[in-house]
Amino acid sequence: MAHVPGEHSLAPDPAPDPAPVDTHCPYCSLQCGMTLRPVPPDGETGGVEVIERTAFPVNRGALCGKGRTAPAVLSSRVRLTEPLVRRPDSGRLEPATWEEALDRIAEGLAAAGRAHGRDAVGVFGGGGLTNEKAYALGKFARVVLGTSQIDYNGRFCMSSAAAAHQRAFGLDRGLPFPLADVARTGCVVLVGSNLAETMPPALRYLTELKEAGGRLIVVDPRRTRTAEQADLHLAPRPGTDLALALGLLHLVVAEGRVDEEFVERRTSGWPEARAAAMAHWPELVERITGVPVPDLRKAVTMFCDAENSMVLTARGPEQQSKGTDTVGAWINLCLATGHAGRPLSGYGCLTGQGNGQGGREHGQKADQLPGYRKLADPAARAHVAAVWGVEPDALPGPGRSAYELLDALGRDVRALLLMGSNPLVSAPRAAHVESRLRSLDFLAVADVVLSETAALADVVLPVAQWAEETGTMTNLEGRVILRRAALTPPPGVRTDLSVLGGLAARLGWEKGFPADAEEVFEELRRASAGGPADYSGITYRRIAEEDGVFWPCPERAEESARTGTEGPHSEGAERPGPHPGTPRLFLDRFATDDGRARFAPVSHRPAAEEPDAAYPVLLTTGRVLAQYQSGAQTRRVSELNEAAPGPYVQLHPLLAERLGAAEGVPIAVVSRRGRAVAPARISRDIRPDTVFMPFHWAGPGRANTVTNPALDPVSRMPEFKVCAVRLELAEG
Ligand SMILES: Nc1nc2c(c(=O)[nH]1)N[C@H]1C(S)=C(S)[C@@H](COP(=O)(O)OP(=O)(O)OC[C@H]3O[C@@H](n4cnc5c(=O)[nH]c(N)nc54)[C@H](O)[C@@H]3O)O[C@H]1N2
Ligand SMILES: Nc1nc2c(c(=O)[nH]1)N[C@H]1C(S)=C(S)[C@@H](COP(=O)(O)OP(=O)(O)OC[C@H]3O[C@@H](n4cnc5c(=O)[nH]c(N)nc54)[C@H](O)[C@@H]3O)O[C@H]1N2
Ligand code: SF4
Ligand SMILES: [Mo]
Repeated sequence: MAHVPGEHSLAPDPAPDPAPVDTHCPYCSLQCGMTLRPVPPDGETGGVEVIERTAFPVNRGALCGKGRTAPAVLSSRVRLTEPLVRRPDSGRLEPATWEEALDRIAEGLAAAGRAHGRDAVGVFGGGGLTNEKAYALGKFARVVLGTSQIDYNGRFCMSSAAAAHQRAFGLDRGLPFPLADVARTGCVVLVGSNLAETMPPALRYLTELKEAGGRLIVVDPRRTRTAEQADLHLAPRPGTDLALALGLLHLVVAEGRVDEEFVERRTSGWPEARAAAMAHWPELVERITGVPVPDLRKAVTMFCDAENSMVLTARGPEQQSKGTDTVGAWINLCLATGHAGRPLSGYGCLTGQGNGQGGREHGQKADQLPGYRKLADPAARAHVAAVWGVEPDALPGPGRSAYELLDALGRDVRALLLMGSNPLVSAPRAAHVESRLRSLDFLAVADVVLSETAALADVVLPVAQWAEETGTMTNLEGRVILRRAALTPPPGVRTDLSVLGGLAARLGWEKGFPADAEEVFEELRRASAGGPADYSGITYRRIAEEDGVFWPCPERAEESARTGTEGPHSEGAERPGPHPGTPRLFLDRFATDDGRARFAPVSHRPAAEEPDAAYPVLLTTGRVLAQYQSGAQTRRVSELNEAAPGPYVQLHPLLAERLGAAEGVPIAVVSRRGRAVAPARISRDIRPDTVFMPFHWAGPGRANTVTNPALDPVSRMPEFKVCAVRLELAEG
């Protein structure tokens, strides 16, 4: 029965237990702690009210507007409450029973496999899914469908940082230290992160840093709310962070500020990286980036004068067709100056989605098995196959990356199961992706709302949300936290885990896909045991008692020697007993075979598409405070819509004048892929050669109609942050 707004007495008892429940926000990688108190449901509250949870250490009670208003999406006014099936006669999505909907999906997936082979069936997941769901989805693809064609939206998110982490440190965890360490270092370089809008409660750590006398450098082509906080703001041309980092390293060498002892003792590959950096003269770097040489020198002085320094990157430098090398160059800077592998110093990536970290560790990525194991590694296949009760040879090999998978739809891949993403809005070259999705023989989408992508599907499954189900998430620090159910889902709604169980049963796997999250987690622990992201020592109970547990966390303390990367608890490693978890990585050694961090011998190269006479302006894209991602959830919250009602084109007055554009007039942003139209927002806070569009909306203002799907050769990350466009007045 649907909840009727305003008629509380008609609603079923909203919660099994009316006591407040400690849990976490459904959105970003900060995974802010919050407490939910069940209240009578109405249109806006959706059955729970958010109260502060000051005891959770990451956000200490603070929430942004998205987290505060998240219960609104639980309301039956905006969410899906019954399965939908497309009827051949009407061509429309119409209500159906769960039995019919699951039968249709099982048959749709199986039919494509029968006709075109197992790799004709694809699966697309999301970094917002819990660890349990990501694990079950990967297992479902490899075991039940037997397909190699699975990837997820995390490929669009932080795959370049992940690849650079692996290359340099032998292990990939977003932050190798707790976020709170940021407040206690000496200098932070924030590269392409607008965290004042993308993780507002984290801003307090930067404020505390400055209050304690630390310095903040922000690298962003725009003067953002975050850049306003900086002691030094460098505003490079989009796509030139690699040159910038190399120029800084050149100056570090030229000014004699290399930490020779650290380089000698803890790293390898310095001569090659040094030689590459020396080719990037400050004057050349100024020409490429537009950052004046005196500012480069100031940055080096701030970074090297501080006893401890950190570089933190986010999507700005990462979402480039050279994102992996770019992050590598920033890591080089940390290594050369000895700002790595010791307390309060180092490189970190601010992951993005709620489970951006865990989502890539447990097997929904095309090349990975649970525990951050590699699908191509025979020992990894044998371990995981044994946990799954199948032969190692039965597991498929690595598949296509996210954009390549979307591009193959309707051609090599004929049926798709999609869970936790809205690529019609969020994928690059979105009009093309839309036509690929439309050309599928069969599309099934599990979502909480009727997203733009779900609206194209043959079958749509309404699934439970964060406050209605239990599961673990791994935040940007590598802290595994527990989301607890505070409500029972509405009657027509099922969980993603039960969806996978229902499909598996129809496809011949009665066992192995339980609906109970803790049962899935217990299996995930075993599958991850001995892998790089070892969760075997983590239990629901421990998470609840300890405010989260940092991986790697093997079952027993003595097993930690393999990672050799203990934090403040390293003395505990000597004692038998439970492993304490690993808040800080790399203090004694890096996770490479020889324990040394590896420099990357990288050189600058241009963006895949540089401006020319026909397309003379650079477009970059990103986020605004009040909307989340493709907007599927936040566009359904009235308070957030009032704050950020639609797309816009941010441009400098000089560019506006040349175009003859006044504030608010519609501007067409045109690239080789397509055209997006949105009102002008004229501002001196952006470079005159660059325009910015947020990507949260579908329709004519969809930024991704314009973006370039050029991929990084290592991470397969698309170049969301740079492409060449021309501007036109859309009217008159
Ligand atoms: N409000 C809000 N918060 C979110 C999200 C959201 O959608 N909305 N999404 C979450 C997710 S999944 C993610 S990944 C994170 C992303 O968090 P951020 O990385 O902070 O977000 P973006 O706005 O994509 O990009 C950050 C900045 O990069 C700058 N930039 C653009 N091009 C370049 C460049 O070439 N070099 C450099 N150095 N900077 C450049 C942009 O101007 C922008 O200010 O946010 C998370 N939090
Ligand atoms: N131009 C441009 N494009 C970008 C970016 C950019 O900076 N610029 N950033 C990229 C990045 S970093 C990211 S992360 C992607 C994100 O883009 P998307 O992958 O589209 O992410 P969301 O909008 O979060 O989509 C999640 C969908 O899953 C649904 N959902 C939420 N929770 C659950 C759940 O538990 N189960 C199920 N089944 N569904 C759920 C939501 O309602 C929503 O429809 O966008 C990328 N696209
Ligand atoms: S910062 Fe992120 S996790 Fe915290 S309340 Fe906002 S969206 Fe939620
Ligand atoms: Mo992301």
